[in-house]
Amino acid sequence: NFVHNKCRNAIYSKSPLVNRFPVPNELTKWSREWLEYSPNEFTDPNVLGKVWADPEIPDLKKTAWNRIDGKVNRVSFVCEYAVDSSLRPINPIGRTGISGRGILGRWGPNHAADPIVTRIAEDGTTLEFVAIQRRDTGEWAIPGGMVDAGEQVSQTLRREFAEEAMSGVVDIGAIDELWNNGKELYRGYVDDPRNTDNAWMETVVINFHDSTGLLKNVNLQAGDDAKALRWIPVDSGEPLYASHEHFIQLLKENFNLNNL
Ligand code: RP5
Ligand code: MG
Ligand code: MG
Repeated sequence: NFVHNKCRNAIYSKSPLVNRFPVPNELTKWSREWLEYSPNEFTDPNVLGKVWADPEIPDLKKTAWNRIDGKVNRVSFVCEYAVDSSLRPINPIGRTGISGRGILGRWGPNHAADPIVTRIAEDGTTLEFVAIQRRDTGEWAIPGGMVDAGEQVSQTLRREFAEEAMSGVVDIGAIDELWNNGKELYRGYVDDPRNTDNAWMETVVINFHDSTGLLKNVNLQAGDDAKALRWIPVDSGEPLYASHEHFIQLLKENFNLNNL
């Protein structure tokens, strides 16, 4: 019975200053009645009116929660989510201390994709992956990003890797082959610090292993919202953004199964 941690009990936004209403572990699930619960309502002014964001008051007759809604995927990998009395989607994992959309664009699930690009290091034994340092929190992370409206997840994986780890050089022929042998490690909820009671991150995590040294011919370089890049050994125990440590754990288990 998974409970989120990174989207509870922290400052939500520095400017404007918004705090999360404190939510103890045992009161995270909605099934626990809690009359005093009074989350702070917040939708960042920056998302209002953006083409990639939902309207602040969604047209409830037109918005298809739990469905593919035109070009927007509003289906959750977790479950058929419920909506509250104002017909806003409810976070299926539990309370977060913030209602509204926060800094996320979509009500309900916000879909992302995470490419874990791996290789065996020069020493011949260490499995390592491409990580970027995020500009927003300064934490190291998998170079993932949001699925654009109408975009295929397979496209998002390549596009985000190109933007964040190849400084925007899209799909240079040299690594086309890398994208052909992806292994899915996870699809579901992300324990992301941006999650709220009404908006949350979900992702598909795919491992692309460079077994033939394709990436030796490529200049990996931080781009877009990444400020640094490096290869991190999977056993380093390095703290990572959101639930990315969990994804690296899944990578290790999967890799050992297939390669030992
Ligand atoms: C995380 O946020 C996902 O796992 C993905 O890595 C990332 C997508 O958001 P942006 O990088 O576009 O901010 O929840
Ligand atoms: Mg990005
Ligand atoms: Mg990103």
